[in-house]
Amino acid sequence: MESSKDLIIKHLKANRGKEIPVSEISERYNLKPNTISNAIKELNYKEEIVIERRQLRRGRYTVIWLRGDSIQHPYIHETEKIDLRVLNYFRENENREISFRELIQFFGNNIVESRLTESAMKKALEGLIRKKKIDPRTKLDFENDQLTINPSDKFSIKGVKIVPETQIEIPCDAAQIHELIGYLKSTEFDYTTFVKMITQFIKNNQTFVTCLIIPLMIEVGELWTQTKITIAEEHVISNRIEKLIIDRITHVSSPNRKGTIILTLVEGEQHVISLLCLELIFSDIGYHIINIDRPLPVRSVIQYIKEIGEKPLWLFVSITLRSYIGTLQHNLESIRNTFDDKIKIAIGGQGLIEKNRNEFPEADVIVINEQDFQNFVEFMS
Ligand code: B12
Repeated sequence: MESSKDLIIKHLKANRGKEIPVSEISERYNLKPNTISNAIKELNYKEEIVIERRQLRRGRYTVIWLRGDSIQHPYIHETEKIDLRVLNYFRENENREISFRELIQFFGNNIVESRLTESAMKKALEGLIRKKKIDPRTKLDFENDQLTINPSDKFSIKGVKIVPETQIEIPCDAAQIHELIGYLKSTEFDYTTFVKMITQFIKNNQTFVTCLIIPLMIEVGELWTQTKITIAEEHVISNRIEKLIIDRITHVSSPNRKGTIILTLVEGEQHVISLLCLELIFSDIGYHIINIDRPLPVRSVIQYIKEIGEKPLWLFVSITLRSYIGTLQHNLESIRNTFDDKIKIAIGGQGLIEKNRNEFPEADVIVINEQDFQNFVEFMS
C-alpha cells in the first residue's frame, strides 16, 4: 500500500510546475488532516517539497509544490518582500543581537511562509545594512569587495540598546507546542526531523528546558488528564523526549571542574525527566553529574554515596507527586543523619508546590518555582 508521503509526491509529479492546495490532496486521497500535516512536514524537512501558508489573517490555506520546480511567481524572487521579512524579524527581536546562524535556522525552517536560502538571506542583510536599517555587531570580512558572512556574525537593528543573550526568554507559543505534541505522538515520527523542528526554540540548554520541555510536558499532562491522549501515547512522547534530552547531554563538553552532584528521586517516584533536565543544566555549568535516574530505596542511595570514591558536594532529590511529601521528609532525615553536614541537599519539583519551606529543615536549598530555580542555577554557576 502506498504511504501518505508516496501519494503526495505522486500527485505533485503528476501536476509538475503547479502549486497544489493541500485540501485538494486530502480530498482526493481521503487523508485525515493530521496524517497529511505530518506527511508534508516530513517531506518539507527532507527537502522534497516546499510548503507555503497563505492569507494568515483571513483564515489560512496551505499550498505545496515539488522542490526545484519552477513555479510561476515563487515568493522567493520578490526581493523587497524578503528584506521586509528579515527586517520584521529584527524588529520583533529588537533588543538583542541576532546571528546569521539564527536567521538561517529561522527562515530556512520556516513553514509558515516560504523558506529563504542562505544567499537570499545574505543579500537581504547587505541591503538592510546599506539602507542603514541594521548594524553588523561583529567585524565582517570582505574578499575582493564581496562581503563574506559567517554563521556566528551578529546583527542588530540600528540604534537600540542590546540586552545580553542570556537574559532573553523565548516566548513559548501554545500553537507550536500542540503541533510538536502532534508530531511526537505520531507513528510517522522521525527523530532527525523533530530535532530540526525545534531548532528555533534552542538558544541554550536552560531555555531549551524552560521554554520547550516544561511547557510541552505540562501540556502533555493536561491532554492526558482530559483523555485527549492515551497513556500509551504519553509513554511514547515521554520516551522520545528523554532521548532528546540525553542526546543533548552527550553534547555537553563538561570540564567537571566544580565537583560532583548526585541526582535522585524521592522513593517511589518515577518522573525521571526532571532529573535528565537537571543533568543537562548542571553539567553544562561545569558539574560532574551522577544521575541515579531510576526509582531506588533511600537506603540504597545512602549506601551508594558511602561507597563512591569522590564524595559529592550536593545531593539533589526530586519530587513530582504531592502524595510523596511524607516519604521525602523521612528520606531527608535518613540522609542528614548519615552524612551530617558533609553533603549539601537540594530538593525541588512540582510536588513541593504550595508547601511550606519550614517543613523541610534538613534541606539546604528548596526549589519550588521557576524563580527559585533560576536563582539556584545562578548561585551554582
Ligand atoms: C511524563 C509524566 C509521567 C510519566 C513519567 C515518564 C518519565 N520518564 O519521567 C509516567 C507515565 C511514568 C507518569 C506516571 C504517573 N503520573 Co505523571 N506526569 C507526567 C507529566 C506529563 C510530565 C512530567 C515531566 O516530565 N515534566 C517535565 C519536567 C522537566 O518538569 P519538572 O518535573 O517540573 O522538573 C523541573 C523543575 O520542577 C525542577 N526540578 C524538579 N526536581 C528538582 C529537584 C531539584 C533538587 C531542583 C533544584 C530542581 C528540580 O527542575 C526541572 C527542570 O526545570 C506530568 C504533567 C506535568 N504537569 O508535569 C504528569 C504528572 C506529574 N503525573 C501525574 C500523575 C498523577 C501520575 C501517576 C500517579 C498516574 C497514574 N495514575 O499512574 C503516575 C505516578 C507514577 C509514579 N509513581 O511516579 C500528575 C501529578 C499530580 C500531582 N501533583 O501529584 C501530573 C501533574 C499529571 C496531571 N496533570 O495530573 N507520569
